[in-house]
Amino acid sequence: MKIDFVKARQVFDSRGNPTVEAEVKAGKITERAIVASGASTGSNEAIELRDKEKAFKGRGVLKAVENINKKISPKLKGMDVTQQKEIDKAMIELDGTENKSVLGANAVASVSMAVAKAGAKVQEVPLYEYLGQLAENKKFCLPIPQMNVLNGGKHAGLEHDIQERMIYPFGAKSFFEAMQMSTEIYHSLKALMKKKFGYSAGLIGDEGGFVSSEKDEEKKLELILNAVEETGYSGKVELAIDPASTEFYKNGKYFLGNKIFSAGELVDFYSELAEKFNIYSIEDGMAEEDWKGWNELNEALGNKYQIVGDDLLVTNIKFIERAIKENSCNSLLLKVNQIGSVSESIDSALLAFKNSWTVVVSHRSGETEDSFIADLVVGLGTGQSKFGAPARSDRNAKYNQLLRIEDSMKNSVYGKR
Ligand code: 2PG
Ligand code: MG
Repeated sequence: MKIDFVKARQVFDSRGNPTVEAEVKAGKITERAIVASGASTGSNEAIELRDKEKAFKGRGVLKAVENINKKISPKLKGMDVTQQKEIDKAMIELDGTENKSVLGANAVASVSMAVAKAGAKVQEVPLYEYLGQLAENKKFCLPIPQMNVLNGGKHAGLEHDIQERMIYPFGAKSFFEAMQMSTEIYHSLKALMKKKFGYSAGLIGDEGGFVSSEKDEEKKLELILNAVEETGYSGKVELAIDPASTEFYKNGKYFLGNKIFSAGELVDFYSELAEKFNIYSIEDGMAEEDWKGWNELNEALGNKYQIVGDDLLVTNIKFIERAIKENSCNSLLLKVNQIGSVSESIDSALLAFKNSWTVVVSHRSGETEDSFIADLVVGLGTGQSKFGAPARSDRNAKYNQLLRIEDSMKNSVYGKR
């Protein structure tokens, strides 16, 4: 089925910022995708093109929209919509830069995802199965969700703070059960927070988790474990954190809470936290430029814990290759808009798998109703996701899609790590 045209428009994300929606038309098929947007972004991410004009305080995306309508659409016209690799390659060539700064990664990624959805329709298979085909994977798997129930850092207006504290229901038997466990814990936590910090502790951050200005990290993690205990899920739930430490790194030091840490001291701090609070996964424990610190962290904790690279790797094989060489981490956080196309995202996952890393498919803090990444995580069979709290429809759009997928499968598999 040949592409007739691609049409784009400006729509809005969960933070009320403009973002790009692309619509691919091929014969009778019309498929749309909306691109997400980060706040604590890695400096090596592909470029999100913003208008930088008066409208929307500079955050408009009409230039990216125009790039789709005037440049990408004529280029892709007539191409077979099931040729994902060729289509992504054509857009990358049309852009001509390493970081998609001409067309915008938001333009390219939204078209790339819409093309994949249309390809699945042409082949009459579910999107996850189609994405699995692109990755030559048949072992589909529902993910263990890392759910950010206590938001912090840039997503909650806090400085010198761990950004995400997540529950990780590895002991569920199915994704359905994982959702039950997680939502029950979420509501228990809400009640505990209100009791301890007052009514306003029920307010939430960008990813649907609660927010507390409590400075003592241990007290926050303790509350989450209390909620896990109260709901009767101890032994089935571990924790995961994303400090997003680039945000509190300056001149070779880490400014977290009221303390200043060297990389080595921070490794010791994480080691104690992980031991004490049953933390399985640590993402961006070190700053993106602190490659030496990353190596220290992975050498010290990598054989016991999942050490995930996000800002460090930006879903880019160039940085993944370096991290493999320098033994920097053992897991990839995969974000489609960080690299800007479906094919390149899949290549990153495959490189990680080849090196016995785990892969966690991730949302952005600025999300939308688009549930593409739910199908992506099942199709790639990575077994782990990070889509935020089990609340707010921008996050639950993904969880509800995962429930649909699980429901449609005869013998579904839950979780892999
Ligand atoms: C992260 C992400 C998603 P953002 O740091 O992992 O949780 O945040 O989208 O703001 O980069
Ligand atoms: Mg992160």
